[in-house]
Amino acid sequence: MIQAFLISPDEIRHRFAAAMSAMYQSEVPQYTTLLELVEQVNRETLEANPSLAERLAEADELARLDVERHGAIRVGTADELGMLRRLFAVMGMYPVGYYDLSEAGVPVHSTAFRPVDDAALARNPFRIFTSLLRLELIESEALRERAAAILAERDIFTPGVRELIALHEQQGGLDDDQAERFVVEALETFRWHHDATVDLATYEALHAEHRLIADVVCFRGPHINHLTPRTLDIDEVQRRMPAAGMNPKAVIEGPPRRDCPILLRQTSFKALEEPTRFQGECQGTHTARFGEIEQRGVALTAKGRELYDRLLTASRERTQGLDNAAHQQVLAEVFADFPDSESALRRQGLAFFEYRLTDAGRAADKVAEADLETLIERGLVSARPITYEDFLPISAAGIFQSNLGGGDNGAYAGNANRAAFEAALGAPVADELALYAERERASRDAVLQALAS
Ligand code: OOG
Ligand code: NI
Repeated sequence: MIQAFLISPDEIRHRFAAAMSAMYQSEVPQYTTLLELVEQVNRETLEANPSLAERLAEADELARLDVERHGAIRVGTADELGMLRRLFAVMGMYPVGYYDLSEAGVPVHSTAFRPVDDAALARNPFRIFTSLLRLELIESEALRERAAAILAERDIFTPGVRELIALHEQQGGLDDDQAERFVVEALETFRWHHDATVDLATYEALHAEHRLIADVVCFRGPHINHLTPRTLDIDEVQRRMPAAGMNPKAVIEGPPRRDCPILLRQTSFKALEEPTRFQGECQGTHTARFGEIEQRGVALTAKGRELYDRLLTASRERTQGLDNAAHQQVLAEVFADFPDSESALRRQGLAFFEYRLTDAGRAADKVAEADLETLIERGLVSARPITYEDFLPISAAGIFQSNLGGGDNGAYAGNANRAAFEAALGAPVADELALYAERERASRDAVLQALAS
């Protein structure tokens, strides 16, 4: 029985994302500065581009333009990851995608906990990119054991959140009051701690292996390490960051600026050096937290993704060491080979679209035609790009590296292990391409069926 007093997981996620944003703004004032800059650029972009404003208003996007799109954490053990899966399920966030970052010299693998269905994404798309440290990739056995022993000592969840998660599983949801308490308790897991759980020597030993290991192992919890609002003009925000007192990462990750945006473009201000107290009354610093922005485009099919990966690889030989302006210039040249109109993306099967009846389509008598492109030409059906809701491993690696230092560390490479990740998670991760394909297929079937009857 579905109990009437239970509130929607989407509502809990919405409240949680708002609470997380408030907490992060109070913890990292520079993040507030980033939000202000994004808001200003978004406003100017809309003013200069009334048709964009109209489209966003039609799609009901204007009101929630300012809500954060994602954040990220890094955890240390299988138990922590497994419990997080149950915590995120309370908010309708499920693991989608497997990302192997070992390839890029970062000893983690990751998934994104995110809403999956259309209505949930439309309500609030908030996701958490979640990485699991891979101690097995550390070469020194002594260091590996030391790190594991430290991690075994901590519990990153409050007793209250554990109870509420169990209650959610029993009842099939939470009521309003329980949801309020859940948000307060869950937030504790993501809070920053000024004091490390280890002495400076231990921190430095772990840090010397990889900064990320020190970040995961030496604190009481997996502090949220960034939040990410949506910008309507990422190039402009990147340009204006220095004047607003922020130190942007060297280049914007992902594809270049295009008429038909694809996948995901991201950049950030670089992680801040923050005062940290170590055991034994020793003062030092730790660098982990930053602010990021994103701009999303259409989700690509396997064929489109292959082309993207191929062009990105080709561009990388030419972009080494370039500043952002030159980097974007090279990308634009190389990506001239990626069709840049909606109809070409559709006809060549490079991107996913959602089909709908137009007013004429709704008014039409029985139509036997089953070819969508013909129906679009006849004005009976419209196609809307499906937004990419996931992440890009090479971009994620670029974000990790700009904040954690270090370049490629060949020692970790070639170590994808999805089975081990899913075993730690306690569930399989969903295949993102299958999700987009299913949405496209369902919309196509619905349109054809409506026209045929
Ligand atoms: C996660 C970096 C990846 C993104 O947007 O690709 C990421 C991290 O630094 O923990 O957030
Ligand atoms: Ni991110």
